[in-house]
Amino acid sequence: MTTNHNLYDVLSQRFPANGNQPFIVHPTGGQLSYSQMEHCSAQLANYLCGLGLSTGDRVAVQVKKSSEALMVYLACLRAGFIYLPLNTGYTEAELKYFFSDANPSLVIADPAEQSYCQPLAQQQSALFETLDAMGGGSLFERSASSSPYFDNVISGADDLAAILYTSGTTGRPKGAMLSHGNLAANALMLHDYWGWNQDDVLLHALPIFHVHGLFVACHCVLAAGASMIFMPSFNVEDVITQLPKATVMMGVPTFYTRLLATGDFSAGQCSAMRLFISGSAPLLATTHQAFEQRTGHRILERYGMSETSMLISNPLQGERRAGTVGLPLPGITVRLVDADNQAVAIGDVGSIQVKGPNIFQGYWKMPEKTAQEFTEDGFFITGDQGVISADGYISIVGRTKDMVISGGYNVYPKEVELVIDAIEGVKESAVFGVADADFGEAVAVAIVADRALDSVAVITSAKEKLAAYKVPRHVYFLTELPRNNMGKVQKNSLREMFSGVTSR
Ligand code: MLC
Ligand code: AMP
Repeated sequence: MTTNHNLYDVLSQRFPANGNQPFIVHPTGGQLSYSQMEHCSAQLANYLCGLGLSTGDRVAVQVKKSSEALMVYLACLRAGFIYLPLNTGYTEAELKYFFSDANPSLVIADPAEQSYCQPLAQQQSALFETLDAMGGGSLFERSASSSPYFDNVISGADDLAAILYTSGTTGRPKGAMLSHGNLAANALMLHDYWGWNQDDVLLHALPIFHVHGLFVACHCVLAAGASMIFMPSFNVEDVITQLPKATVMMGVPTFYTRLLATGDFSAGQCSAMRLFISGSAPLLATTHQAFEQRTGHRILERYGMSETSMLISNPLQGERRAGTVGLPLPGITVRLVDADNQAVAIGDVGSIQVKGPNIFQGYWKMPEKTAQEFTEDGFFITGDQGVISADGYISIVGRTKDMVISGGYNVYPKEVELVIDAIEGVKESAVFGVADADFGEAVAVAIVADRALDSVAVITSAKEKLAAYKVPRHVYFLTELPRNNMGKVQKNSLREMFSGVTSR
């Protein structure tokens, strides 16, 4: 018999015997059971197949978070379409690039964005459907009469399930291709490693267009046949209200600093919780300690990427060490190497390279770029730098890639610099990160201009082209950028120059 590696099929073997078990619990009341989820995703899969989509076609989705949006993802898995989630903040200019690069067969967008999304979809000869945060729009209206039964397609382990775009050092975003086998390997391993069970209730307040909120969070719940409270976004008061009903929460460090900044947040609200997980950006050791003091819980920090899903994690049992991301996860080989790919000594800084069944299939339509990111012996070069302790705990201490992480979102300076440089009067610019109490890092730009420029006008202009989280929050004007004798802009000098300096 052929083994079906289809991720939905793999996960569905573990769904609860009782189909009435809630899969999604809405914070404002109401729920979606496992049976309802199976029927709804089947209806959508049938409808999408009826549109003429074939296995391997891309379905690009830029919609607000909702249980319906998650059903679209599951339907794509079931039917073998490649799911392409897009940040709801992306502007028209950004979407244009993604659509032309990924060449989707279907675009699904919020009705509020139809006026510009539909023409962009048409330019690529893609079909177009709408979906809003309440489940309204053409997609659910039209699929309502489709059959609620669907035979999941047979997928190979290497068949693509999703493409996640991550920006790059050239300013041109790259689509990381993840297969059914990649995602299943990580989901089942995390399920076991973090001790998931059917009684777990995840407080889900992350966006569902990234590896963290879509794959790590939802796959763990599905693999356990557990439930999740599906919040539209992270709002600290709403999270505090829902926390007593949850057993697990996943978040970026900003979630934890915002909870701690709230006087109302206390151990009492965490009485049912068994696990707080943090990732996507560095969790300060001071946040880890303050959280333990306030709640009695030691946050479990883990480390991963879009290209790889989760790689390293603090243990469920055993010491969760503040300031570290823990130990390599089961089945994943992690090595820290120097410039000659030789293992570094304990305590020395090394480039982090990884291998395992979760590592992606390459960048969409970029074979040369893909080849550059792997070593000759098949390790993926993460672009992060770490230090390993004598007992194997790894700390992330830097990055070889030029990147800023703001509130868990990655911003690639080159992409922002290209937009700023195109503003009239700007001679050149350099984008870098500065410490920020809320977002961990905030995007800043140093500009050399040939005339007097107004920082507000620079920000307004950048907002037309870039998602809001990429737009610099600090603008500094300089007569020249600091460079080394090779002519390379010294971003470390900029970070030092402007740490704690108010921008103009
Ligand atoms: C929102 N804004 C941000 C921002 N989030 N600006 C910079 N950085 C961010 N992260 C902008 C908004 O567009 C808006 O801009 C203004 O800031 C409003 O701020 P806010 O109301 O405070 O934002 P909020 O909606 O509360 O969002 C903050 C947040 C959110 C931290 C809750 O960013 C978030 O959910 N982050 C999670 C990101 C995530 O899931 N990362 C995982 C990547 S996967 P304006 O101009 O309109 O005022 C990955 C791999 C791995 O990294 O290991 O997991
Ligand atoms: P992304 O490309 O959006 O998937 O982001 C992946 C990057 O986020 C990694 O390469 C790291 O730089 C960073 N990251 C993820 N988790 C952590 C963590 N726990 N600590 C520090 N950086 C992290």
